[in-house]
Amino acid sequence: MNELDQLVQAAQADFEQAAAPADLENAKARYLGKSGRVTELLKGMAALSPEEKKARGAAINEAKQRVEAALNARRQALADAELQAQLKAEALDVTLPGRRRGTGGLHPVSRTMERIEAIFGSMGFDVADGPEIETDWFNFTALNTPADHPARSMHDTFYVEGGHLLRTHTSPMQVRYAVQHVKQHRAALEMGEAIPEIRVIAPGRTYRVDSDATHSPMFHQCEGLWIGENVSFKDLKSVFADFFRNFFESDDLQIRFRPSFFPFTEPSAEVDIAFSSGPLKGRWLEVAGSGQVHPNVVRNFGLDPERYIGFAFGMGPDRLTMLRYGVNDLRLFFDGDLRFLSQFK
Ligand code: 2NL
Repeated sequence: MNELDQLVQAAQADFEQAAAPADLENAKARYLGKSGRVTELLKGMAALSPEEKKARGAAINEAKQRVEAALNARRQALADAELQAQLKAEALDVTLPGRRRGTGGLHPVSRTMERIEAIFGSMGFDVADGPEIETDWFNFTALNTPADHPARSMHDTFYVEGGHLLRTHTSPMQVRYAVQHVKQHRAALEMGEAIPEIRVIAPGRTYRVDSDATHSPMFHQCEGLWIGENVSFKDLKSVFADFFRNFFESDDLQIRFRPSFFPFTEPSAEVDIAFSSGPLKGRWLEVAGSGQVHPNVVRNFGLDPERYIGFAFGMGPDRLTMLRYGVNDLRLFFDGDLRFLSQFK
């Protein structure tokens, strides 16, 4: 093997040894740099005759080209290896499931409220919404609740400054609705004409000083009111049958009325239902209070109780939610524990 072939081989071996681009550039300098071995050979031709220069020059240039080819091949190989290493390090498993943002959901009691509004809405009931801070008149007096009634004692009612209170039921909203309705039809009333029926529900938050496994100081209520010239208890019963059969998705649940007392209705009745299947089958469950609106209350609406008559009722959406989903502690609804709440999404 001649001197030039050995040089080329040495360069190839050196380049092969270089593990990183910087090593390779150092190795290149040793052959092709200003005082590299190939450059020195070219400088060494100065003393040769023209014929010798021609032959020797061609041989050295050929060797130089092979060194450069080896250098470029190694450069390419190192660049490829670096790219492969980077691809491996940054590899993505595109088959993994995506990381999704947690989705929210409606609170179970809100679901019940929406159900109640939809079902009564389908029976032609308007939905009324209003203040949670009320006056004594709307919360008690207008509802025929005398000043010495036990519901007025400090133990039941949250009083706030200025003689106001937190509504203990949503009836005051119905009084507001009825008074407004009567005002709207004052002209017809003064002419002795019949006014359109009042048919409304009032769902919302209510407050009482009470707290244990079955009572929360804030709870929900939904009251209903239907007043007209010829609205009777049989209408009340069919409204309840329609509502509860829809709400619990059970066509054959039974409904019964038990005599009771409320200051704002006379006569008054508790409403019980019994399921014909499921874990609660055959047990009578109290689900609402109801009655024919007391003549004093009809008068407070601005209507003549000799002409206008109807019924009202009140129910507890919290308890209806417990029955519908089989929840046994009311406090779970208001603790805000996502392990409980996320089950209703
Ligand atoms: C219950 C009892 C009831 C009413 C609420 C009412 C409203 C007006 C006039 C007359 Cl504006 N009455 N509401 C009537 C009877 C019973 O609720 O046990 N609620 C959970």
